[in-house]
This record gives sequence, structure tokens and C-alpha cells, in this order.
Amino acid sequence: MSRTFVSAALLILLSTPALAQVRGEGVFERSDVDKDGNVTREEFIAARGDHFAKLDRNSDGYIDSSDVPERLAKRRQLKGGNDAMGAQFDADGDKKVSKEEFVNGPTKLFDRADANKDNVLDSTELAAAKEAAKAAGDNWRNRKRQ
Ligand SMILES: [Ca+2]
Ligand SMILES: [Ca+2]
Ligand SMILES: [Ca+2]
Repeated sequence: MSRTFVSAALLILLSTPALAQVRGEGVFERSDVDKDGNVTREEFIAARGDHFAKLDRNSDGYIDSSDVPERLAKRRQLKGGNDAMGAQFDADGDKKVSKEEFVNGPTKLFDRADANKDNVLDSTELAAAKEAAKAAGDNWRNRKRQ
């Protein structure tokens, strides 16, 4: 299997949370474990543990190309793109993402939503993030229509 394929596959898997957000599936809502309406950085990172388990379909402790459903890989691999996202999570560059790498990976989504940088997403920030996700989703749909 080529390096390019592995990178593309990683990209597909790791971009899933971002895609889910674009589709308004509520990444942050699911992270609010104690349902107090705020999402702390700790909750966000803890939720990643669960997310990892779902992405690691063959439960070998790593996310890599073998976890990409074949149907999805076939549909997406030819689109290429960059592997920046995979590289961000793959700290040691072995082309696999361990649970530790995933959980401790970049928190761009959270950082972007945390407007006042207090490491808590309050209801205002969550509402703004939802709006932004909706707008991104609309853009994405408009682009597809063209
Ligand atoms: Ca795996
Ligand atoms: Ca790695
Ligand atoms: Ca905040």
C-alpha cells in the first residue's frame, strides 16, 4: 500500500469530526458529559477517547488505513488532497495515530470556539460555534451545487 494512500486514508478518518461538525451533528453537545450546558477542555478531550474507539474499527489501538471502510476509501482516495491533518495528529510520524496521539492532538475546533480563551465553552460560545458550523455547512452545500 502506498504512502499516499495511507496519508489519504488517515485524512479521511481524522477529518470525520470536522465533517460531522459541518453537518451540524453537535460535536460539542456530545462532549458535554455532565450536561451543564458548558463544555470544558477536559470534557472535549475526554470525549475524544470515545471517538477514538469508534474510529479504530479493528480495535488494534491505532487509527490507520486498515480502519477505513473500503467503500469510503474507494470513494475518497482519488480526491487526494493534503495530509496535513493526519500529520498533525501523527506526532511520531509512523503513519498511524495512537490513542495517545489522538487524545493529545490539536484542539483547533475547541480553540476556535473558545472566544475568550478561558478553556470553557459557555452557552454563548456554543451558540456561536453552532452558527458557524451551520454557515460552513451552507457554504459546503452551495459549493456542491455549483
Ligand atoms: Ca486500528
Ligand atoms: Ca503515530
Ligand atoms: Ca470560553
